[in-house]
Amino acid sequence: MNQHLSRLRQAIHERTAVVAVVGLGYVGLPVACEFARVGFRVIGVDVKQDRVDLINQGISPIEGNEPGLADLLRETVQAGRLRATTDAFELAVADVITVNVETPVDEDNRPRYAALRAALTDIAEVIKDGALVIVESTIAPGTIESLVRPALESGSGQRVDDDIFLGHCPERVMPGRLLANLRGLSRVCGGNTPETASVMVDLYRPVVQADLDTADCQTAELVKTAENAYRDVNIAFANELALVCESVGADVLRVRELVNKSPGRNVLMPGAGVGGHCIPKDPWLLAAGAAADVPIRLIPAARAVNEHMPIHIMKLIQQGLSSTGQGLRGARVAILGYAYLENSDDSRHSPSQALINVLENEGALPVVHDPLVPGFERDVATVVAGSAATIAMVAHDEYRRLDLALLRSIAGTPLLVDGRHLFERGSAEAAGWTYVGVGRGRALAGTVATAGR
Ligand code: SAJ
Repeated sequence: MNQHLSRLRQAIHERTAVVAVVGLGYVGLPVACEFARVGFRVIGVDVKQDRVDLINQGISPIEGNEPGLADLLRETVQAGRLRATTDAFELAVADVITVNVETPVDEDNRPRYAALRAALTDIAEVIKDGALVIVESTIAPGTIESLVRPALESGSGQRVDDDIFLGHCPERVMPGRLLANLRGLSRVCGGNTPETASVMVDLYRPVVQADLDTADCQTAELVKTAENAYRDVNIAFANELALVCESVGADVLRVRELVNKSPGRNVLMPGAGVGGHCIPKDPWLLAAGAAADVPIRLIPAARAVNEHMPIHIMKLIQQGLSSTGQGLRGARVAILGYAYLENSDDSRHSPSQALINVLENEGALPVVHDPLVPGFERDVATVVAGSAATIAMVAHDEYRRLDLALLRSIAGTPLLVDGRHLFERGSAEAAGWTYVGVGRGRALAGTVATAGR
């Protein structure tokens, strides 16, 4: 094994290796805390001074309920094992540098690597001999070879695999489960060489209580982008099935339930759209990694289906209002839920925002409620009062406990459009609502016919 890597492996085992984390967002910060928890000295680098200041006071800048994170941050900062800075020159002492910066796609769905490039420039300027750089951000297949490696080598004058080392270890965190996922989910340690991959396993072993699978960098890039593209395509199938069922008056939940009794089927839940920081963008990163002559058809089609769902919700509202002689223009529309995911305060790429945009384009007056998103946690009755339609966009647990009869009594028009199968038609109609559910025609509820003996 390369001498540098041997020394690094030893320093990792002794916890004398200094770990730097570049990018202290909802991924980088828990990563920094975890490496500090298991005994490494950690330097966190971020461009936002206010974020750095909060962290150095032991205060988590991440909103929302992240079990264990605030306490762990305070403990590791107080123990002197984690310190944040905006000064990238402090990377000069790091033996391991993880890169956890945003890797969004632009309006043309092409990868936007400005933050990644800036981080690599900072690292290349000061990186010390023998250091290992691990990109944890999600990147298009081929990015390590085409962008990361050249940036490090040209910026530092050092050679990857000789003087410095390079890997890709994508994360699998999820809002609300940052620490749990970091510790409990398997990870792919993609090394530029097998030796590098094996040293990465040594690094992550104290944190990850699940498989650490070694691979090359390109495989690691493909795994992460594929696992999220896979989810997007599967959600799109559920959504398209819902449109088919709706068009013929069938109930997609009943169809889905019976389909999923067939071995090897697992139709996901149709809904009001697909939000979040991962699923809407990672399919485009996978597509961007393909060779130019590969016909990429399924990924864009699935994205189109999922991005259409907020528009479909608007059409359901339009149809519901037209049956009472009303139109969207000037109509007050109560939107229940702004987060992208049930019981989360994370509203990135929220389908509710997409719905608000199309409603406003039609002259409607959307009013938003969300118990978990700051600014929208007002009283739900004041949002529903006088509304021409009430839209369930997020399956927050709180909404399952709503008094539909009470809300019916204050609503302007009792039109309830259910984008997340929050309510049963029967109970909604019994409370006086006109109920419209995504994919839910009026087919009779089936009965379970057990096989005759
Ligand atoms: N959604 C549906 N129908 C479904 C599932 C989800 O419409 O059947 C919608 C959700 O409402 C949400 C969006 O899709 O708007 C994304 O939901 P998600 O459950 O995929 O949650 P995410 O975005 O946090 O996805 C993350 C991903 N994990 C990582 O990127 C590490 C994803 O790969 C995981 O499958 C998912 O968490 C999970 O369930 O753990």
